[in-house]
Amino acid sequence: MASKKEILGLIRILITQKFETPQDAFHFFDKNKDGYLTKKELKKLVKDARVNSLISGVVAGKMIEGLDKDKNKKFDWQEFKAAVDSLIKEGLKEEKKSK
Ligand SMILES: [Ca+2]
Ligand SMILES: [Ca+2]
Repeated sequence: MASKKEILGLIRILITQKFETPQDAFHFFDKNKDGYLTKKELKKLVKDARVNSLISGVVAGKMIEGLDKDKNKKFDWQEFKAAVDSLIKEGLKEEKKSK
């Protein structure tokens, strides 16, 4: 199974390379346009990031568990943005380390 770090790396690559802004990614995966990413919608994001589809449900669940601030079991834009910001920060750290 891929490590958490690898999975987050794949998600970061998807969001930063496939989309102009994190907001574009949020709107793209919010299929029913209700302003929330549910576990089901997030699972699609995880799959699109090329994370092994066998674990995509678990990964989506963990992301929501860890980052859902108001505990309504779905991501609003603020929560998603906070998650992406920290992902990108982590990525910058990794890049510095590897130099
Ligand atoms: Ca939605
Ligand atoms: Ca929430």
